[in-house]
Amino acid sequence: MRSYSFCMLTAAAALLVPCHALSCPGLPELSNIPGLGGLLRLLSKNSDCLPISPDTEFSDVLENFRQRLSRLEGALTLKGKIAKAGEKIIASNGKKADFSSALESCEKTGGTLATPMNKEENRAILGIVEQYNSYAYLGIKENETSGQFEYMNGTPLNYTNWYQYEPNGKGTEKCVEMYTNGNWNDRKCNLYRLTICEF
Ligand code: MAN
Ligand code: CA
Repeated sequence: MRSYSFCMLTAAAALLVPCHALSCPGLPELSNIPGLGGLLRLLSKNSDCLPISPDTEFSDVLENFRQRLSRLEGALTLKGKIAKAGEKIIASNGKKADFSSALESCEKTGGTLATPMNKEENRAILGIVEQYNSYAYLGIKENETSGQFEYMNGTPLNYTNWYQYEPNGKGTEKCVEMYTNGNWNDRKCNLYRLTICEF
């Protein structure tokens, strides 16, 4: 039996395959694309995770993936393992780390530090903070020259949820933590805070 992560990987690979204008929605035509034939044969043989045959319509395969993904998200959300906010998925590895290590571990898994850009996203991140009852670093940093807080890509914040009288570090607290009530505090970057990533 193939491992679950193998199934998820092949599933993701299949989803990333662009729909070829001339060959969609038939899978046999798709298998003419170099390298794809092997993947599709693998997928169709892999009856543990993909109940499809080589001549299943591509749209059926996609629909099957959509349903499986939705059930998976439902189960993980129910267990408090992930939170969803619009298209964002928020998740923690449960580990505490300083700011740069937390950021690095998020990036290693293809995400970045959770960055609330609106009320809904702030609420989703708070759900994880509550789950672990632990403050968490956010994907926000103080600009070295302007002293303004900004997103990791350098753009200005379009939403804030500062605690009263924050930020108050005046250049000495360059990172931002979320409190267990969802409010933000500027804080030193070398503390141990829960790692929460967004994907
Ligand atoms: C208090 C507040 C915060 C500050 C921390 C630093 O909690 O003044 O703004 O970040 O102390 O320890
Ligand atoms: Ca502060």
